Amino acid sequence: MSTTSEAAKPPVANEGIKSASHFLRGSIAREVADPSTGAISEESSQLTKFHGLYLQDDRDVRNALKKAGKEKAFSFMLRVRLPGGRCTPAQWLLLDRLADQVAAPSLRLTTRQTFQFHGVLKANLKPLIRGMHSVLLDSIAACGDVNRNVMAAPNPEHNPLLQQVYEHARAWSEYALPKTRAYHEIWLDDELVAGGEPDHEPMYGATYLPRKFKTGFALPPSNDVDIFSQDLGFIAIVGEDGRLAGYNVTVGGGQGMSHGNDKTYPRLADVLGFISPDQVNAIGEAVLTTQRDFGDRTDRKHARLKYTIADRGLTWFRGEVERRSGVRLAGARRFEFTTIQDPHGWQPCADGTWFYGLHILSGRIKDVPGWPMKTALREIAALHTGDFRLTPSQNLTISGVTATQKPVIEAILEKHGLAQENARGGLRLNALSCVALPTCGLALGESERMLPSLLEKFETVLDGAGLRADAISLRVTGCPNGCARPYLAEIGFVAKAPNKYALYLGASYNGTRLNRLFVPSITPDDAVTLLAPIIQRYALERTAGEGFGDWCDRVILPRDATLHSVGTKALEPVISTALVGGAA
Ligand code: SRM
Ligand code: SF4
Repeated sequence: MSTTSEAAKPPVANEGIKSASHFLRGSIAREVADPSTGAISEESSQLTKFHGLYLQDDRDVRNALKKAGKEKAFSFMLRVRLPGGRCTPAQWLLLDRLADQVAAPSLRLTTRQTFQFHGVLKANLKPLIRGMHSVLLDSIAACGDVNRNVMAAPNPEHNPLLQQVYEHARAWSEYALPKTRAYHEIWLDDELVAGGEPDHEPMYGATYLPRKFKTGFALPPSNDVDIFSQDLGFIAIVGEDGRLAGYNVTVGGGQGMSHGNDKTYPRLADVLGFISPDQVNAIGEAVLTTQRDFGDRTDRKHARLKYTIADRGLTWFRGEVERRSGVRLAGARRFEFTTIQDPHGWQPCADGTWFYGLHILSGRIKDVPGWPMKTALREIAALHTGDFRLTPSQNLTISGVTATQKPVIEAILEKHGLAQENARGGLRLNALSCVALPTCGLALGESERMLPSLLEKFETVLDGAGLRADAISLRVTGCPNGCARPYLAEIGFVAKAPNKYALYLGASYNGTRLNRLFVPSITPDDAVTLLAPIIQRYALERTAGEGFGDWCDRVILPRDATLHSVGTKALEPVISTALVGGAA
């Protein structure tokens, strides 16, 4: 269904590609088998997303290849489906081996708790997917206009309800999976659907959703899954008896926007109401199908659930969800989020086991001289009997460690120098970056590759202000799409062009308030120069327990304007105002 103005506009090309694809088959199989090119067609590359695959090219060599008249250096990115970010040691070992054999020899932990392989040549796609299948992993619906990898609070800590919340997340992930057999046919050579009868998608229909759709499950007081950035969220509510009473449902969060297009914006999700635990799938389906039927299929920049809700209103949306699900939403229950940070180092669990929270900068797992992260984790996986949990902050939790294994794992971390990683300061522990260059086709500037130097510069400033240990969130992305959720960071850098970033300040540390644009375009060096006196003032003037984002929001940020100055000279007045006090 659509509004009158939408009805006048034709559906975007993706809609035609989906409907003509015979439930996500298209000509993928034929094109993947074609050895004359490393690429596939534009139509197929839209469809392979639903199979967890993106066609990319190495942007570092793009221009040189073009000058030489050669084909781009094509390869694929594959994203694993891993609800709640949990994997077994056997799965870890296999993924580690596949990265060496058929992909770039690194694994990338993502901001939605899963693995990405990069640099997979077309001929290696089937071996990779079959290898994953042998340990019961797949990449179905990891990308595309469907319910993506479902996030769930990963860290065992002391909360006995975590397992239940995980199981609800997993069940919803399974429930909302596309039902087409296309993935099995194309990649695992399953029999074609018998007699060629039509495949079907009971929940999605032939054109799936208007756009990607994301779900997260949070367990307060931790907001580690950034629940207000999700299209659909479930916030666990604990009853007076200590049991899981149910969930507050949130809807309409999202981060993506485009520079200079006011019609696109990051949005915090709304709290819709409270449900009991057995109503999760019914409510999820009702939210998803409402978006299926009312989301804007005429403009992909306006197609996310956040715009459907912003345009039609929350009251209308609640009515639609209640009608479809037959569930009457109760008033939202009280909850409080205090942190987004993963616990680091050794932590005891209620069942007598331990877990180790390991910070992994940008989630990149590879061996570099003096820093053999991949080897160390392989050694741990070879003897670990618990599981691994990927966190929404691109970190890793080694979970379910027995008292006997604890010193062995500790020795491996020590031997490879990884144990010190957790002690390098609160900004680093709370830093995220998206992949960006050289693989991301949408990157306008660097992100993962510039984060280490940016952190070092800020750490010098923080040392001077005595704030090295303080938890301050900093997130960088290579474009405004927001893959590292930069608009929920106390300090957000969003690339606009090579070495030019929009600088955002003032989100709350616990992920409940968006930041605001502070400087529209600035180099990282100038940003550090600009923020140094502001950070020093913060150290002196903050009230007890006040976070950097809260302080910036209260003291520094202009109420109704952004700074349009670029370059150190132009920033001098801002810096001196910040030094002496008063709003900049
Ligand atoms: Fe993302 C597109 C990487 C989480 C918003 N994202 C992409 C693509 C696939 C580029 C493309 O379309 O060609 C990037 C691949 C880069 C590469 O080379 O690997 C990409 N997104 C990532 C990851 C790997 C970032 C990371 O460093 O961890 C994350 C993978 C998550 C996963 O495992 O599923 C990732 N992306 C996110 C998030 C964060 C989240 O979901 O919690 C967001 C913001 C939340 C949201 O969706 O609003 C996000 N990605 C986008 C968007 C903008 C969507 C929008 O509504 O405007 C795009 C572009 C698009 O869809 O057109 C995008
Ligand atoms: Fe690519 Fe932009 Fe996402 Fe970074 S934020 S991975 S540059 S799409």
